[in-house]
Amino acid sequence: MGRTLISGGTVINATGTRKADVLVDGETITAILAPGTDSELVSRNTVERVIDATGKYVIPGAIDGHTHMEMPFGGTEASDTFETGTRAAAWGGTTSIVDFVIQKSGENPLQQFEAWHKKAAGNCAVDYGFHQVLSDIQPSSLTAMDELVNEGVTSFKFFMAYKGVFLSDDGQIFRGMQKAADNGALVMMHAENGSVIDVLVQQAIERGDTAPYFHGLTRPWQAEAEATHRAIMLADLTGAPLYIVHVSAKQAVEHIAAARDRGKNVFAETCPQYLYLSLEEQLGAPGFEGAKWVCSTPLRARAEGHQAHMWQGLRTNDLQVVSTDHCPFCMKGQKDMGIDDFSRIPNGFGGVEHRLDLMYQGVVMREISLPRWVELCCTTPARMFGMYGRKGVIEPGADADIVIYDPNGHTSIGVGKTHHMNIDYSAWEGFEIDGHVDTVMSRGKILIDDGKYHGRPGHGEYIKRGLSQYLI
Ligand code: DUC
Ligand code: ZN
Ligand code: ZN
Repeated sequence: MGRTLISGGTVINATGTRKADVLVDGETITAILAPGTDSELVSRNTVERVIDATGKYVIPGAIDGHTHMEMPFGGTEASDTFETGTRAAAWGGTTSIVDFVIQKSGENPLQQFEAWHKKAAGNCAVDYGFHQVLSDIQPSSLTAMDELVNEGVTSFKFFMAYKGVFLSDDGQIFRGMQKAADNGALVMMHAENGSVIDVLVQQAIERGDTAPYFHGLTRPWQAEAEATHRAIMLADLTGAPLYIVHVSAKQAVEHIAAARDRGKNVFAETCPQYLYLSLEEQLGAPGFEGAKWVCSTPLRARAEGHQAHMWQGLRTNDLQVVSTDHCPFCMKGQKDMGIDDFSRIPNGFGGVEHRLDLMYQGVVMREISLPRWVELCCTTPARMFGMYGRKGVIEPGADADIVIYDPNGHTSIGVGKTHHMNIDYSAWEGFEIDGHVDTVMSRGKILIDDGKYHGRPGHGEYIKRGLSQYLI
């Protein structure tokens, strides 16, 4: 790989925008130049390739800090493999993912970490790191946490729901948090009150309320808000930093904001589905259609104002990151396991390809600014998960992970299976975006250009992450 000049574009970092040319040498960004320096470099023959980005945005490759490729869940496995899912990510301008190693109750965390390495190695189109799920936390899990931090797994997800599968009780979570406070890891929390949800689900099924809509009604916002508050209090007792995943309830954001106002290291993400989709429109779709959007936490009632509050939280920094929680299942053979019982519908859907576009639409709608778009999708995930400097920024010394985004382009999502995820439907069917991912570069290699994919399985490398840069 020689030198490439991206000329004529507007470079957008989280700190602001400016017209500049970007010089890439091999896998690295080597210079940000005043616009027009290109002619001089080209005439000296020091640049092999010039990419004209006139009228376009030049942004850091996006980072999706919450994906589940091939995740075993709900009696099946997420339908995107590391190969198909990271290819789809590349199509959408995401050049790094952080996926979750799953350790269920009774499994050995370190063995699971090795197993996930085997699944991902040689298959990924973009770079990848790992968080680790720890379920039913045992003393051996606590020891494993230290070893995993040394391997670049510096964040651990605990669950307050899914009894018998993922759930840890408060004492176990407390011990896990004590360990994180000690070794500097970030605790990620699935904050829903699982015991209450289990009762509500059982009662709904007994009543004959079996349609997908009842998935939403049996996971009420109170269950999310209560667990969020409890997680914040437990973290406070231990001093552990806390990151709440997939926040969808307005009242949960209020607890997070209050903790942050008290100066606590409490962080949170939301996902595009909690900004755009709703209980009424999607989960309440006729027949079994709503199964397409069964995920946890669930889509919330628009009438209650949750979606508007998520946008507000993104503007005010009560929420710091947008991830996808990409966890796709096909309707045929997977989602349809729950045709007679919503509790058997595997939880999750796909979106790794669309996050950057969907969030750009937030810029168009004037919900967020251009630098905030980059901050939410690229820069803060890099800092939060210990990759900043190499990832998440356009500056000399950073990896040449670059997206050229055309604000005058257009993207029609999902229509006629135009997406690249391994799913037999699109949860985002019909969404129209006033922008387009034109060119995607990962460590200097062009993955997407001119509507074509030029990547390969195995280009993506493991990212051995450092500690969260919000804590040091
Ligand atoms: N939580 C996740 O983060 N992903 C999939 C399902 C779930 O409950
Ligand atoms: Zn979760
Ligand atoms: Zn998830």
